[in-house]
Amino acid sequence: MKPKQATTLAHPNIALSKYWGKREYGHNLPAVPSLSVTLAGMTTATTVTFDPSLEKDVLILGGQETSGGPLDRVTALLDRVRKRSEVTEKARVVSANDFPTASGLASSASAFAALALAASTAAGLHLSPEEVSNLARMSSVSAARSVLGGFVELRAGWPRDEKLSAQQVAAPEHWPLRVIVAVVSEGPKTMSSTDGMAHTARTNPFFPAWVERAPGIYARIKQAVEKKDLEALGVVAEESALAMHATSIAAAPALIYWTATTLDVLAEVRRLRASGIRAYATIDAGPHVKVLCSPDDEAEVVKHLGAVPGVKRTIVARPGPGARVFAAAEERPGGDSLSGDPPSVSYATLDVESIDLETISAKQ
Ligand code: 2P0
Repeated sequence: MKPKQATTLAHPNIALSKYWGKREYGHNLPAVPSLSVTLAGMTTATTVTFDPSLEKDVLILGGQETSGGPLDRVTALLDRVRKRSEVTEKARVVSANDFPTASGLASSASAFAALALAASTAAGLHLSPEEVSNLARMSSVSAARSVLGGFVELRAGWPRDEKLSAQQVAAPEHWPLRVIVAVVSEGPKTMSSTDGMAHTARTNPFFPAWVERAPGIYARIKQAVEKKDLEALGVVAEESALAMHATSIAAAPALIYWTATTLDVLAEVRRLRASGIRAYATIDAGPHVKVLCSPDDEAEVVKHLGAVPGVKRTIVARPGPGARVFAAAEERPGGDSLSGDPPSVSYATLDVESIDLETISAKQ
């Protein structure tokens, strides 16, 4: 019998219009709409194997066996998959990123997008991209968006929502925007997004103003993406990011994800604009700054960001594909790719211990 196994790839996404805050009625529903771009250039690879010899789920993250909170979140997703399928076995989950984990580079987005697709595929569930997105969203809201490629939106949740999935606004080819990540620190951040937004909503009396303002920001961002208007997009994306951070800065006690280098990079982005280069910043729940620019300005922006003291390195990313199956133990007609493209590799049973992210990336 073939093992119940699948390996998937997924990318992080950067929210142009930020999600920050959940509805109070549970089900991990966002309080505000968001719109993001899924990024090629940073990759998570995940293999799920349901194995009758296991007594509990096992998580190997970046080569290290991991327990506690991360394993509990993985088990919660696996339990949802087991409930929907005939699979009862515990699973071994092997996952690796080629970028810093839990540091504000949206690793939970690519992690749960890759996991939702790998677990459902390994269990023999033939889910639509919307269903995979909904499954990922229940574990991490931003992960719902990484299931889809290109420019992706997720509306706010409402009380009766049992399902909520992200939708593609435009394919990756729609706009070859560049996102240059200025990596400011390699360590994990001090407070997770989940805890940070809960703390902010609980303690910042201005938080309802953010929830009221965010839909207008989102609508302007969607229009700018549709028109491929970099200046309009950049101005409102900065507004979204800074409004989001203003909510956490005004929480009690204040939650400040930035470092001095974060502010230095913001200043450099303003200097670039003053010199005529269209560059705009966005920041997630961490210290790194992501800079939007056109392909023509990529080299100049990389040079200037890399020269800011405290910037460890830069990563160049561009719109990329959604989560997809790299290999599954089960041969299926028509291919497994959620994007509709045939997979570029033949299905093979991988030795889960030998997964090498660089090899997988090279085969894409
Ligand atoms: C976003 N972030 O829209 C925003 C901007 C961080 C800042 O979505 O609690 O890890 O798992 O749903 O998805 C990060 O939040 O939070 C996030 P949960 P998630 O990308």
